[in-house]
Amino acid sequence: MRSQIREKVEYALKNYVDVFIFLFLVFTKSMIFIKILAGNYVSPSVKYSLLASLFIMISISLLFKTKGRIKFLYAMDFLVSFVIVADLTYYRFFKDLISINCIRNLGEVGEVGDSVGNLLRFSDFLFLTDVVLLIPVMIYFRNRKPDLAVLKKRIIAFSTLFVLGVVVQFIGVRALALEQPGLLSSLRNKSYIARCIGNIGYHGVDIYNVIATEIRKSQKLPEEKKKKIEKVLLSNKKQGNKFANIGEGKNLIILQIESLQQFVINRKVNGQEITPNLNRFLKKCMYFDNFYYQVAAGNTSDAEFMTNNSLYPAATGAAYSIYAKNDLDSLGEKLKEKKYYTSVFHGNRRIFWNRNIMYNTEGFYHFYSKEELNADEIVGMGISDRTFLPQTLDKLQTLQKPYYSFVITLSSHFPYRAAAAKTDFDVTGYEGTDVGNYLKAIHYTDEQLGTFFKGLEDKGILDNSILLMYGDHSAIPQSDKSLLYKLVGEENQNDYTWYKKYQKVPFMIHFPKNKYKGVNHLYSGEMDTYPTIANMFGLKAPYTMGKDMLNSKQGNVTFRNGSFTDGKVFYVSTIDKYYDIKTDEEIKPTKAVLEEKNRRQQQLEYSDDILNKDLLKEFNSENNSQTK
Ligand code: GP9
Ligand code: MN
Repeated sequence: MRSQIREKVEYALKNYVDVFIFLFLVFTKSMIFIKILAGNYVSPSVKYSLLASLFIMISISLLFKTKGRIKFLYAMDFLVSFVIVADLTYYRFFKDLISINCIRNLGEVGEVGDSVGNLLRFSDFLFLTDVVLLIPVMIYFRNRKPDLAVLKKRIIAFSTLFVLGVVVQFIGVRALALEQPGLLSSLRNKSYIARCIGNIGYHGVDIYNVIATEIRKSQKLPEEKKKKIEKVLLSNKKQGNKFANIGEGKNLIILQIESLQQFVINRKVNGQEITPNLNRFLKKCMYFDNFYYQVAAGNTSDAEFMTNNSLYPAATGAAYSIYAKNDLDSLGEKLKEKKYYTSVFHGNRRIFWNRNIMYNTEGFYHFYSKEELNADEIVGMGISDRTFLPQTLDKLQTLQKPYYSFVITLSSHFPYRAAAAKTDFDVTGYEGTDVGNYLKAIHYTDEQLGTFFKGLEDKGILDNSILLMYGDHSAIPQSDKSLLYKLVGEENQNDYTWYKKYQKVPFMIHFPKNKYKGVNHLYSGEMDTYPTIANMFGLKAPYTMGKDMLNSKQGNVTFRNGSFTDGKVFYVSTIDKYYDIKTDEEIKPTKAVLEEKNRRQQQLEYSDDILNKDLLKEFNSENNSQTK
């Protein structure tokens, strides 16, 4: 028995030595690469995912006879090594890994192309040494006698290893998808993905995403459906004349605040106000207290996308990556037509969320990013709000008027620890938790906002501008629900309450001379910002899917997951239940409500069609030729 096993092992070692060499080399260099990326975290299970990827590659090689198998494995070794070197080079500059979408956009990003030479290190080439050293080994193997394994045996070997690889890979991918929903479709933290499921796994997911999107994009849409979509978009555009053209000639400033949720507004912890400056300033504003974020996997970038386009976020992935080359009908473009100077301010790197490409598509002339601003003080992912907002204020004063400036804060970003460390705000009872750190972080940001508001007032900027402000998305993950409920003293701890009450973000409009201040209870969301601005600034924005919040009587919000409200009924798609907003009781849906649900679903599909089939390109060119 023993000698039989030994024989088998000897046979395997002798005849499949190339497979073992491949496994050893590619596993080792991939692990070294992942450790280089490490930051402060490498998943303990990454080695299993990595082995699974290698098993899949090896399984394919086993379909070939010896020579073909060796050539295939050599090619795979070369490919993985080459991608590691490319990833390392890219990572040095962008602190991120390469994706197919960034390669596609590379032509438009001169900065990378120019600096590849400067970024390469001699040590990177060590990853390629075996590729060179293996050449004589390959030549030696070329002269070996052909493999005796018959096709049937090869197929069995392939299937076994392939299934094993796929199953183990799937387990890793699924665990990550559950831990961070939307991460794999949006690829919003690529190096983290590689540190969890391996470098090969990450690139596999990237390739899968691109293929899935291309298939969606390539499916033809019948002409009648296009006409129908355009008709739906164009119907009911003008909802009223209130506030029409009130902003004409004025500057437009939009302030998107990172992770600002509504529950912190006018709330105290241990007797102190969490956001005293926002609370004070919102008394001078028209404040919408039933406003919801509507983002999907694109998170911050989805909030930006809706605000500037009034189209729904992508069904999977981030619209900012997938549709960056589309023809849009963005707010920036429309204001440009009115001779506005359009720019964005944000203290992170230009490439994050594909902003360097997307801002161009959205009609912004300039992006004041981390690379351009003074980045001496970093909090979390980028420039601290404390130094970012004063820089923004200084720049605003130099801009050609009228201008549209889109300002995006950053410091109060999950997991909140960096900003929390900058304040001694007392969160006794929540210390060291996500909720506690969030309260500190948002208090820190609020303090910086206070200085910013004062600056805007003192410099007279608010006299000639309309300022809109809102939080981009939620701050507290589901897993921290109970602590949030403790903070606010919530008794109804069900899914409905979670969505209806705790997925709101504050939305405020400040008019010159603090006009029109007060609270507006209209149910609305991020999709509605652009149509509201379009009415105020006299813009024609026919291809928007939201509503004008200053003229609509009927509230409504549709969430990307199919949940919706019309201000009376709230449908929670995750549990498929309907609630009466007034009584907070579960209700049986009427026929009209069910029809409404289908209509909302259709709206989401239309939005997907518009983006996947780049329909605005067609609609715009038809419009232009009609007006000529
Ligand atoms: C990054 C910042 C945060 O620049 O906007 O993005 P998020 O992780 O919240 O989507
Ligand atoms: Mn965000």
